[in-house]
Amino acid sequence: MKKRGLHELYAKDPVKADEQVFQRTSNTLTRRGFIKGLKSLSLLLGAEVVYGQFMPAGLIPAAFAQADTPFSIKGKDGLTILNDRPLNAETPAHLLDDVVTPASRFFVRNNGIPPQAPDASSWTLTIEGESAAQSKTFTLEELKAQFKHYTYQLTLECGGNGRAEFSPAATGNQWTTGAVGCPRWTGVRLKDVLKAVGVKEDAVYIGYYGDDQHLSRTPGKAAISRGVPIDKAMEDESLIAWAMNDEPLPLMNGFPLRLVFGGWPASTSGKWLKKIVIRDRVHDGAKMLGKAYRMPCKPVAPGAKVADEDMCIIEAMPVKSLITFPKSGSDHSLKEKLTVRGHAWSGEGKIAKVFTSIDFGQTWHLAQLNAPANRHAWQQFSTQINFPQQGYYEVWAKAQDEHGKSQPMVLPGWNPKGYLNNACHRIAVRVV
Ligand SMILES: Nc1nc2c(c(=O)[nH]1)N[C@H]1C(S)=C(S)[C@@H](COP(=O)(O)O)O[C@H]1N2
Ligand SMILES: [Mo]
Repeated sequence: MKKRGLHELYAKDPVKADEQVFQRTSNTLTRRGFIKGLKSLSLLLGAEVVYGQFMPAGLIPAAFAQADTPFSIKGKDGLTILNDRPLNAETPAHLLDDVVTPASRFFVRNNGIPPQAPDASSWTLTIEGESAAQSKTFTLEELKAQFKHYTYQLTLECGGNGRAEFSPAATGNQWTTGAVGCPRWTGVRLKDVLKAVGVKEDAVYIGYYGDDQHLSRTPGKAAISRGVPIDKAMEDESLIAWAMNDEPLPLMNGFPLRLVFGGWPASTSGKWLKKIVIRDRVHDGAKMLGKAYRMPCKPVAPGAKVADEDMCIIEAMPVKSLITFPKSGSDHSLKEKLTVRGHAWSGEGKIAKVFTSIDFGQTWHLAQLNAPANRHAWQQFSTQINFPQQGYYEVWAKAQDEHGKSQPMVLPGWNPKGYLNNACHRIAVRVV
């Protein structure tokens, strides 16, 4: 049986979860089961349950039971936790209102078990592989000292953002809209480092290895090891980064070193970066093969079975937008105009236009749109809306990129793993 996180267990069926955690069947709980349960609870709570021996058998600790976000992550604020094993948390749309996403609001997507306390002062990064002219190891200090520093605002979005809407449902974290953010990243250019090591003519791909462990804790088994084609690796904005918004990376976002490939599925942006391999073939690390981070090469019917060889690797993320103000479900006075704002982005190029609608898409109005801070940074849109009368409205937003590509109103092509949902974002407003 797949070992699931306590949060996922309790969210689905608290009674059953309780039975499993405490190894209780019907109404009998063995003393041994209870002690084991207490231990796993203490681990998850990050603290010993003092007076645990007096805790009524099978009671869900208040820390888990109360709120809709029963766990908190150090340094994060207001994120919704989707899974605690591995840890995954997304940001509610209205908390992504900042132009530059604060570290405290940047989502977390882990595939395995992060390193406990990585040490920046002894951290090394090794570059090797069939298409590397040599194998070379840099300390973090050497990277900082030997290469020029660059700062870019870069959008990272998980390929599975929006998965929750697919039908038939796709397994995996049920991301709604919050596995995206656009902080400022500082580091060295990946291309400068690759060139210093030497890239052979036959290089086609780079792959990464991080310092996290596979959920099974099997030594040497990577939780994830993905990469990008050499052209993307050589882009000016492709970074080996150590800072988010001028501060060291948060532990859960890859401290002390990570890759950042703006506009591409964030799964390519390896965290806790220890090794980069320059490959003479498409990188074949964990989650590069099979159905992981791949789409059917040709569109398929919902629920269809697709053979692995008919799946193609996801590259740039599609055009998308998010309304970050007001919060969905807000009340607004008929007497005033409503300011609506948010972000729009695309891995394939600049956003050219953003439209909003309050009549379920019958009419669309052009919003104001800002230029991006740099390539692969999201762009801000805003508009003022006058409502004709009191009542329930939905505000819809739709972005269009410079190539004329836009967002679908309904779900885009169904796919086995529920990737690339770039359907228009909608919020509810009650005009009173
Ligand atoms: N080493 C390592 N790198 C990783 C992952 C991981 O689990 N381990 N997850 C990937 C995935 S699937 C995503 S969406 C992004 C998420 O980055 P974040 O947690 O900083 O938001 O990191 C990517 N890099
Ligand atoms: Mo992801």
